[in-house]
Amino acid sequence: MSDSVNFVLKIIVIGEPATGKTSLVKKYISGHFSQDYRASIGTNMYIKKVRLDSGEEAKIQLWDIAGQEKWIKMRHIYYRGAQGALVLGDLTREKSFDQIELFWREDLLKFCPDVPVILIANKNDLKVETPKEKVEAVGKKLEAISVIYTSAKTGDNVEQAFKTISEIVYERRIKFNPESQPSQS
Ligand code: G3D
Ligand code: MG
Repeated sequence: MSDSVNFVLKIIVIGEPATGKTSLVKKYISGHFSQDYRASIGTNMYIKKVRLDSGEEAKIQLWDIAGQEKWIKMRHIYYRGAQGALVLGDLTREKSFDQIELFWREDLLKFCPDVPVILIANKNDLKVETPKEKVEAVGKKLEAISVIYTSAKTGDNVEQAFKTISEIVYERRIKFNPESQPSQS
């Protein structure tokens, strides 16, 4: 049998509408930034193969969850089985970070407690209207493992964001998967 196990890592991408969730995922998947904005229809799922530091190959499943009001009631269905989360704020709209504290944090606690979270401060290429202290404070409240400033437009840190969450999820997966650990008894 082959040594190369195909791990599937389910990562959800959440945050207020228009923070750049779809753009970020698309930039990562295809390297292409699409200017024309269309509200996501519910949820899109993308798959990309990644080579992990361990040398193993994993399939990363990215769930781009629409933040729009009309989809909000259904979103928890897509949270199921999530192993990691990218939570996006838009640096040009401070309110999008307030909403993470007020809304998205609760959501994570309720539907997928214990999943590793990275706070993504997106639109770094535009005029930043959100103080760094605010971003850091929201990161702390979220207990985010890391805060990463990105631009889905220029691609700045996009690869790094997905790489970081993939490695963390993979590491945790090893730790928590009893089959990959020696028996305690
Ligand atoms: P969403 O999926 O979170 O709802 P989208 O957000 O990815 O649809 O992006 C919303 C708008 O922000 C789009 O602009 C998109 O082009 C823009 N955008 C997303 N990320 C970035 C970024 O990093 N930098 C810049 N400059 N723009 C970004 P429009 O104008 O089409 O509504
Ligand atoms: Mg979208």
